[in-house]
Amino acid sequence: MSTIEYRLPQKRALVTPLPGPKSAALTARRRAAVAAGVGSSVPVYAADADGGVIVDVDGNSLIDMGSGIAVTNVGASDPKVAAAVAEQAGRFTHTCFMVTPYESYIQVAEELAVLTPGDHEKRTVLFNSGAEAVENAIKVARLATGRDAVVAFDHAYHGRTNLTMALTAKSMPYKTNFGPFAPEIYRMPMSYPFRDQPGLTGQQAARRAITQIEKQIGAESLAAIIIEPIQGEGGFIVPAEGFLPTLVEWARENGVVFIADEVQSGFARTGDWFASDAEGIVPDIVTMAKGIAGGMPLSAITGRADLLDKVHPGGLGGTYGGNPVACAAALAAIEAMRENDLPARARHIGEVATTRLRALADEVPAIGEVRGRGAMLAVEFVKPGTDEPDAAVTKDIAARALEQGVILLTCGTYGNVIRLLPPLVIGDELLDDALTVIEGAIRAAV
Ligand code: PLZ
Repeated sequence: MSTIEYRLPQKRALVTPLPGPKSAALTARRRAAVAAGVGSSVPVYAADADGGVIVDVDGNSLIDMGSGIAVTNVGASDPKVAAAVAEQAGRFTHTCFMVTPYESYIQVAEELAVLTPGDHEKRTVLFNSGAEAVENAIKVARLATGRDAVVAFDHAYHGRTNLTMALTAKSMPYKTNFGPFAPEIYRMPMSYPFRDQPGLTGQQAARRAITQIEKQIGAESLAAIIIEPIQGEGGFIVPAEGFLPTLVEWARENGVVFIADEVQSGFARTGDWFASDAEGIVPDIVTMAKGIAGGMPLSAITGRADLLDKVHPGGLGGTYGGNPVACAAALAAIEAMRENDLPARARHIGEVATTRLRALADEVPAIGEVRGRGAMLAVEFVKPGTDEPDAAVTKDIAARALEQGVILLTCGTYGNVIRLLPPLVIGDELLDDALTVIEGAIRAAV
């Protein structure tokens, strides 16, 4: 593993209370110009970011435990990514791959064929956002199978466009009053070991979903099953072992396209290139975004050549899909992930953090569960002695962490989960400091 060099001091340092005066002034300006419907987790405005820190406009240096929601796995200003972006922008920012194509799009597709699970022949299409990738994976599955129905799961998150809202489980804030929603989407029970009946195996949880699919839809009407191999927004839910392989096997036997939504879990985050790798499942189509391009907007679907190539020429695309600046960033980010062996870094972060959080869980009855894989980790909070979700305490923990200079995100259907998603290039000292702050915030809040 090569050593990572940082541009900014990797230290937590507060020079004002948070938010500082400049951030507060921006919040006031923002209210008059930006629609209220766009939220921000923290009221602190970024000026600079590198490695594990974000420096705000008031000069405070905060520890980033969110990576802009699992995006800046290689850091927010990786020198290779920055140079590749500048170099490409200096030559051309856009021609449109559908008008005058360019090599870097093909190179990204070649890389994704190697990195995604399975050694079958694959094809790739590039887009801009995770939601757009999901939309297109469903388009391909419907065309290729000639079927309409799509299965998604409890606690799923797949995006904010009309089709992906329909796939997303949680109403508030994602769906409330934004309907009507796309038809032919069916929701099935997820494997959620912490909340399932004790002892329910992954295979049993999968059979529970499959029985409902067979009774309520019928395999012959089902185009696709879409699932996050580790659920993100829904609460960092890791399904019981055997759940995913059983679903994949059933899908294969029944001509149903199995789509792994790896938008949040992909690109070294979980200690493998993709979360699907841990149980060796080979999805028919993988959706990707976030970590793919070091912070530049790019997304992709990569899948079985026979499925993707069924679509008529011109059936898939978009003006900006596979933008050349974003492709240059992706190639540099993938190189940085390989060079710094970020899958190994993610496993290391996971070991350090879970050891400390599990020890804390032994002492703190409000911690229902510590879970996750690699650097996709979560702590679920409950009212002590019950499994009743405690969203208030969770919110309080994030607020207390921020007060101390640690950006900590929450998630979960019940809003009772804190999630740890640091940039994978975060140094050990900074990680230890962040964990100390988080432990303190948990002890103080419960
Ligand atoms: N699929 C698994 O996690 C995006 C959304 C945050 P886009 N998750 C963060 C928010 O409140 O909007 C996500 C995801 C999974 C799809 C998406 C959608 O990706 O790039 O946000 O469209």
